[in-house]
Amino acid sequence: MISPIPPLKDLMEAAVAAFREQFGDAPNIAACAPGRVNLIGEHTDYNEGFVFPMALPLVTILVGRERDGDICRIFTLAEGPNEPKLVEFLVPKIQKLEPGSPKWANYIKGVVAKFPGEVPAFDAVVVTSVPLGGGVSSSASLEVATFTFLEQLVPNLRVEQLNKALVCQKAEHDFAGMPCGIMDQFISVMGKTDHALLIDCRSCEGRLVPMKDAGVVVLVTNSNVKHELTGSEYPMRRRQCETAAATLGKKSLREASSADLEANKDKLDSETYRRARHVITEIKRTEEAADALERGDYKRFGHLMVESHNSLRDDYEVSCKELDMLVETALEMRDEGVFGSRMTGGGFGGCTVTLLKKEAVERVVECINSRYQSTGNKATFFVVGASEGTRALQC
Ligand code: GAF
Repeated sequence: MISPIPPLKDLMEAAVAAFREQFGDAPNIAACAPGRVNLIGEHTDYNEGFVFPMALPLVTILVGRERDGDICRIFTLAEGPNEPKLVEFLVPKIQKLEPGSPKWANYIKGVVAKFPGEVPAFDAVVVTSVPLGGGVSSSASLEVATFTFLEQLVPNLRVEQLNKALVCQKAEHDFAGMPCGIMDQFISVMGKTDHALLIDCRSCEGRLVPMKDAGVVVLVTNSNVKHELTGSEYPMRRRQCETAAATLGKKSLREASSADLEANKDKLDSETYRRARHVITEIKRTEEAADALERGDYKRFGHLMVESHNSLRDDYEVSCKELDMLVETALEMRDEGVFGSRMTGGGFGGCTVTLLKKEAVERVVECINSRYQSTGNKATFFVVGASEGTRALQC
């Protein structure tokens, strides 16, 4: 029932074979970048708060090579909506790149357009093991893998890791129309094996927290539902946070305390008040959770995860009945070794993250699986260790 993590070697082989078939040659450049699971700290990044993700062993890979002429050609092996799998566009030196169709290519085009160096024509194949639209950053992994791929095409270029994440974030804003924060691109660039990363989204600094306890594991459960609300609801949440911060006379909600919020309660409509309450309390929870994990206090960490979920469900209103059910079912198994569970990512579907004892995984998965089936949906499960950020690969 637990899905295996596809080995990098298998993904590479599939990508190289597809490249040969499409373009009749062997690739000589490859790069990969991971998806992420956020342990706690949701919808705080664009409020200059803390987030606490780890990079997944699920990755997106680009293989390819430079070609003559002015045309880039990219083929994807990713299972996506019914869109063409091959896209062609002119290098930015010849024609300004614009977002368009197919949608999957916008993440790549965006990074090519914003790349801080002159991109030559190239052929590439994309392959991924990151579930698409599952709330575990398939888009950021594609953007960051593209960036690392391009770095090898453009000689003598040195880009700071933070700038890399910022360029990819900008690509997502301008080419996918998603006004995301910095979390997903940051962790996809800077993730470290066996560590979660507490990111301060105000200073853009990270603190690595070791995550290697043989007896405790992270379970990612994909609800396999995606309510098509994220597109409109996410920007709306951002605006509400900005309104709340401005009303409190603060640059961002990071600067605001619960006391500030209470003192200004009557100046905010009740929905905006609740949005701000989520963000202010979530920022505190996240800092506290990183400390709890550092000292191995899983009980406290799990408790904070549950508070986070409840706040996302009731105050921020980005959960849905499927995610709530997955979390509730996991929490019913506390006596068996579940420390905590919550929705992860933007919400309205996607995944939950559960921290639990290794010995309990099989039973917990079995129980969630059978209960969830009654909704008419099927969940998928990954047991994940914290993994490395983006890197070049040998072809
Ligand atoms: C999405 C966004 F891309 C992130 O920046 C973050 O805001 C997240 O939703 C919610 O925490 O993944």
